[in-house]
Order: sequence, then C-alpha cells, then structure tokens
Amino acid sequence: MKGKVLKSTGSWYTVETDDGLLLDCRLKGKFRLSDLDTTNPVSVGDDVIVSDEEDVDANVITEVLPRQNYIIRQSPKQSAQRHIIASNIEQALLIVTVAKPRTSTGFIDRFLVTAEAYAIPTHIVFNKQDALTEKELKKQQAIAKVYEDIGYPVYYTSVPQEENVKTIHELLKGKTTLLSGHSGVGKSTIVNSIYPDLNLRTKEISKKVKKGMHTTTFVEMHALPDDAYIIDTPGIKEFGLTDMEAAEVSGYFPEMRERLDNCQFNDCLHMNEPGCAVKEAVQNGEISEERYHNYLSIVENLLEDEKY
Ligand SMILES: Nc1nc2c(ncn2[C@@H]2O[C@H](COP(=O)(O)OP(=O)(O)OP(=O)(O)O)[C@@H](O)[C@H]2O)c(=O)[nH]1
Ligand SMILES: [Mg+2]
Ligand SMILES: [Zn+2]
Repeated sequence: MKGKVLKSTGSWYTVETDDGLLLDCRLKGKFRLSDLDTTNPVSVGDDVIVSDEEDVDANVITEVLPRQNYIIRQSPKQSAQRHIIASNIEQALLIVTVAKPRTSTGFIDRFLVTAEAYAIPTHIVFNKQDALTEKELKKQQAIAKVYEDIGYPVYYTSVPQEENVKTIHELLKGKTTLLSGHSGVGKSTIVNSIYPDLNLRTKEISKKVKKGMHTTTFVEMHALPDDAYIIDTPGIKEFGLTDMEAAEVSGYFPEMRERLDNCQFNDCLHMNEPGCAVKEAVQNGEISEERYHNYLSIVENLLEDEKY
C-alpha cells in the first residue's frame, strides 16, 4: 500500500493511504537509514510503502519513496545531527507581521535563502493588516516592495476583516504547502478561517510580551479538502542553513544571482573583492542595502562555522 506520512511522534507515524484511510504505523525493525545523517529516517510528507502482513496490530512502513525535496535543520541538542522537518513540499507560505510580533527582514531572508536552496517557491503573506498603525503600514510597504521587486509574490491579509483570505485559499488548493513564520503571526488562524473543521489550536496573544505563545508543538501535515496538504510548522526561530557553503549564498538571492557573471572573480563573496557587480548594484540602489546586509550576516555566520 502506498501512502503519505501526515504525522510523526518519533515512534508512531500516521499515514494516509491513497484510498484515504488513516493508519497508525511503526517502522520496520531494521529499517535502513538513508545516507543522510539524520535523527529521523522518516519525515512528515514522505511517500511511503506500508505493509500490514507481518503483524496484526500495527502496520509497518517498509520503504520511503524518493523525496522530491526536504527541509532539514540542525538538531538543537546534538549539533552534528540533522532533523528532516518535512519533505515533498511544493510551495511555502511565509507568514509575516511587521508588528505584534515584528518579523525581521533577517528572518525573512534566511527563510528565503533556505527555500531557494531547496527550490521551493515562496509566497510572502503580510498578515494582521487590521492591527497596524499608519507608521507600521508605511514600514510594511517599504519592506514588501523590496520582495516584490525581486520576484516574490506578496499578499496582504487580515483574518477578522476577511481580507484576501480567499486568495490564500486558492493558493493552497491541490498543493502541499509549508506554512511558516514566527510564533503568533497567525498561521493557524488563517488556516482555521479557510478550513474551519480543522480547528488548529490558536491562543490569545499574551499581553505582557506582545508575542504569541508557542502553541504548535510538533510538525504535522493536515490533509484538507480540495487536495490541499498543509504543514503548519511551529514558530521556527530560524531555519538552519545546514549544508550551505558561504560561496553558494549569493546564488540564492535572485537579485544577486543575475549579476554573478559580472563580478571580476568567479569565487567572489561580494564582501571586499574588487570589481564586484553585487556591491556596485548595492551602491547604485539596484539591490536593497538591507538585503545585502542580511546576506553579509548569513555569509559571515557560515564562514565562522567553516572554521571549525
Ligand atoms: N488582529 C489580528 N489578529 C490576528 C490575525 N491573525 C491572527 N491573529 C491573532 O494572532 C494570535 C496568534 O495567532 P496564531 O494563529 O495562534 O499564530 P501561529 O502563527 O499559528 O503561532 P504558533 O502556532 O505559535 O506558531 C491569535 O490571538 C490570533 O487571533 C489578524 O489578521 N488580525
Ligand atoms: Mg499555530
Ligand atoms: Zn561580487
């Protein structure tokens, strides 16, 4: 039987079969770990083969079909090991809010770099339009323009005012979508308003810290009407940029990628090298200074890691 892993607790997996059955499965005893050094051999989103012959109580996952892609991050505790967050993602919806809570462009750019590295097209959704002051709206406009100019689709939503919620619904139909963004930006609220039966847990924002409490505790894929699958990730602080080398990063900034051929050195890191087309474009105002600054911060972090 073929199916898709919707949920994993580490020892049990919930698999939706192609016939629409939900099965609780275990892993085959001597399940062959892939070459990847990961803490989890099977992840949410995996297409798997399930067998029910050997055991009457439990269905067993015997095989993971090749992954189209996967998102991975460093396990916080064992830093050498990595954890596959989800696989077979067709698109990402990055939900951001300029206030309550504030999403930094540093966070956005790290997410986008990771998504580019995995070739996952990303839509950026600016939520909580109803809750923003004039000043915050202006700030949002400036931020959104940067991303629109380099080709990312941008949307403005408000759940209480039902602004553009239908547009987001259209985006989700028939696709497997990774929903990401800081805790409290409204990921669960948006999905709940589109698919009320799903009842993802939401929580009131704590008045003291003005930040959403962390209410989603594990990664789970929701099989929704109209063939939509959604992975509502916890408010991941930062995606790990595992496996990325400093020299690759500019290839994941679309506005830099198109200029790389014009740098004097083909291993240019666009830091202090002469004849750098990227730096020139920053100076001309063709590349956002803030994006460039975030680029440098990502590269400097990676160079720091490469020393060890
Ligand atoms: N004013 C306003 N509040 C919203 C909007 N969307 C969500 N909220 C509120 O923001 C708070 C957090 O929303 P959640 O949906 O729980 O946030 P989340 O992104 O799922 O957070 P985690 O599950 O912790 O990652 C809740 O109190 C929502 O009611 C919106 O468009 N406008
Ligand atoms: Mg949530
Ligand atoms: Zn350069």
